[in-house]
Amino acid sequence: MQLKDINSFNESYRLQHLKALDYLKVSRNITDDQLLDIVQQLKTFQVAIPSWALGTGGTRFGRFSGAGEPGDLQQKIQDVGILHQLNRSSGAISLHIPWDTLSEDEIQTIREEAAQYEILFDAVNSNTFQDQEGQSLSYKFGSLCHVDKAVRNQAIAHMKEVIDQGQLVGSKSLTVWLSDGASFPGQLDFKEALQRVEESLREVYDYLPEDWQMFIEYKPYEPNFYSTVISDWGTSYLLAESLGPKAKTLVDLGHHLPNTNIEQIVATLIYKNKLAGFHFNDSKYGDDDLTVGALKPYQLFLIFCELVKGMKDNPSLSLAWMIDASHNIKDPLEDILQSVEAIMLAYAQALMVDYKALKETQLANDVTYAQEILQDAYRTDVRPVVAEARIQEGGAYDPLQYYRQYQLREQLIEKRGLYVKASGL
Ligand code: PSV
Ligand code: MN
Ligand code: MN
Repeated sequence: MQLKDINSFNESYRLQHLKALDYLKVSRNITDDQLLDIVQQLKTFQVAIPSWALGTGGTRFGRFSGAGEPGDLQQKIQDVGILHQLNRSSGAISLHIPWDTLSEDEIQTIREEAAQYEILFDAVNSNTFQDQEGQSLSYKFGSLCHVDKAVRNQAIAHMKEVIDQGQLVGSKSLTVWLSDGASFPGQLDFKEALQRVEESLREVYDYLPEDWQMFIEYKPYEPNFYSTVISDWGTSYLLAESLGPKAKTLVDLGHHLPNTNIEQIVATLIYKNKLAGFHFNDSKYGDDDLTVGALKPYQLFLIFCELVKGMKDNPSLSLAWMIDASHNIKDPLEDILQSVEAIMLAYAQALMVDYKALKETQLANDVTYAQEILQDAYRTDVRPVVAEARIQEGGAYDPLQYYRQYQLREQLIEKRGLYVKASGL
């Protein structure tokens, strides 16, 4: 769907926007050049959208269908096209195989559809946490950690196929999240399970094309509630270290036990050049997959401070950014717009930090002022600068407002019907 009138929509906010931008400059005492520099960095920041987040998710208790949802990959790309036209920061989609499996004759159409909206293909994701129809061996007791080599081989073959699929659309990375683990004490030999995962991952790693990377996610629990083979960043890191330079650790914000200091993990991984990137979401209890920034925006800001420092120290640092949330009761597109906005705000706040002054407070052990510097940036209303970056790129001043005013969901319902169910959603 090609969106119209974005410029005239923006025009109606012009005066208020310019005033807010001016106030920001004066209140933070920043020059036009400094502002431009921040705008520039925001303009190049792109967050991938997972194909599985475009429809209504569910919980183990049930699923309440949304309306006008995408029924196939082409429609999922069209949805990302809407997001990207509105915020100009959602220029990539991440596929999940086999849900998004492409046949040879679909590839051209899919690539054209994506190109039309300037959408790239981000990491491809494997799925060995479910059994698919017609699959010969079950993953009930694990995939890459399974005691039976035949099951491991099946999972390895699947991951190689995912890489093949990714190559067809121009992806450059494979994300592996394993649900492998144990539900009860005694079920698994921890050491042997980890060894089997390591050996299996090596076979997949060796299959990676020259310019590809492997991102290894970790998660402490769920669906296994006693142990998970790749349970924490340390385990992911040791696998990545053992596999080689193309393997890195992927941080999903929801995959930590409560109160974990995620920003410290980020700093450590950047230091060791092993940070792959992020899956953004928010949570109160565990892997809740809520809208980014809905509950812990300060944590998100602190994480971004580490990222900004990392990028300053090493300008060639290239990280993968993706939303990984699920939408049980909200319109997925609205929710994603909110998530991307929260990410951009945290990034903009982190760009406002005076890192030189922060370093001085650290060297002087001035704890109070170190905290002041961070909180001062965090308490700045950076919405005007994020809007400015978006407007300069041709996006909407207020994406959510546009989405509602131009009744985009209603238009999708008209095209697709009320209830559609795509695989994986
Ligand atoms: C399951 O926890 C999960 O949310 C992981 O974060 C993966 O990235 C995602 O599903 C897709 O497989
Ligand atoms: Mn994830
Ligand atoms: Mn998750």
